[in-house]
Amino acid sequence: MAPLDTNPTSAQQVTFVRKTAGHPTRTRWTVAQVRELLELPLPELLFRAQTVHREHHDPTKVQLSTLLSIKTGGCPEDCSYCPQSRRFDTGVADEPMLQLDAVLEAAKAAKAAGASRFCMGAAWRGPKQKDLDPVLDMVKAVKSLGLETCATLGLLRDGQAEQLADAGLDYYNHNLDTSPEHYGDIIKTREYQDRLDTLERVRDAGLHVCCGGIVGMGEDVIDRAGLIAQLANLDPYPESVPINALVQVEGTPLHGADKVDVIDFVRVIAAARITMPTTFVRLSAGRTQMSDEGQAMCFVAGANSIFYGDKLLTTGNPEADRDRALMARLGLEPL
Ligand code: SAM
Ligand code: DTB
Ligand code: SF4
Repeated sequence: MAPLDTNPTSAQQVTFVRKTAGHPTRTRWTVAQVRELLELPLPELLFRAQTVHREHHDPTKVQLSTLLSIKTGGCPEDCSYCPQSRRFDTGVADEPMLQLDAVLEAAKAAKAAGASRFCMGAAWRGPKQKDLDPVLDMVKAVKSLGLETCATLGLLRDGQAEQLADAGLDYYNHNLDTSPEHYGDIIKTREYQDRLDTLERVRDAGLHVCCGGIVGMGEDVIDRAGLIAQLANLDPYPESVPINALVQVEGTPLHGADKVDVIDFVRVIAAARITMPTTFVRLSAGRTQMSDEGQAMCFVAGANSIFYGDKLLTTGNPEADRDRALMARLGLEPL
């Protein structure tokens, strides 16, 4: 197959003016074009990803985000991958929301360990006002430590994103998870459009958007292409794009799904990098199952952010000292 033309004004791609300052032009990606990227010979794909990466980022720097589950378990939604849904018997208990002090302690520890961003996650369909009020206090307190703040609380209603922005929230994470076509096989309790509506509220409130998906949920290559095209065609595209490898948890419907080949995972990272040049592409969940070499290839493919800390929300993540050793081995430094 002939290599694709990297010029964004190529006849294959439609270029039009981006609304946002700092992004003078944008490229609209078709699913077919992203699929072509995903199916390039690996050296060609990595070369293209590296070329784009180096135009926009220091290839030796990796941004470190630490996660904390501020409200674990008991979620009414039916996301087939998630250990926190109350519909599945996974052994994750429905816990009350953490107190402000506990969150602050965790944020201080994350900062001391070298994280620059602290992300608070809640197992909700979306927050009620009585849920949101204590989160606003957490955001203010974490922000006052000099950390970037991120929250992932589910679907937002009108006005909620503005309250979070006023409290000092920097990023809101809300994932599209997969392609629109595959989505109905994974989640039935909310629509793809509900997610897009929340992303629009987040964007309109002036928050940075963190939005990505999961690889390894039985999807085809066309679904991976569909997810990346959806993300890349958001206007503007997200500032942060977490690419998760499914963490298979016993009791969830997706436990036992075919495991994703690490090379295919690397391809998704590279496609995210090429289609969203300025974004931070986060090598997210699933790193405990990856070798150092697999992760190294993700960094070469343009990943420049990780979740850092011994736990994700309910499942494991590589120990912080192991990650420091990996970064030293690869000559990478925290941003
Ligand atoms: N409840 C909120 C929501 O769903 O928007 C926020 C928390 S939810 C756990 C955040 C994201 O974590 C999900 O959208 C999904 O992409 C990711 N996630 C959850 N379980 C996962 C798993 N087992 N493996 C990989 N990613 C997972
Ligand atoms: C994202 O894309 N991945 C993170 C974060 N955003 C909230 C969550 C991963 C969760 C993995 C399963 C767990 O630990 O419960
Ligand atoms: Fe609930 Fe979020 Fe898990 Fe879905 S992903 S079950 S909304 S915690």
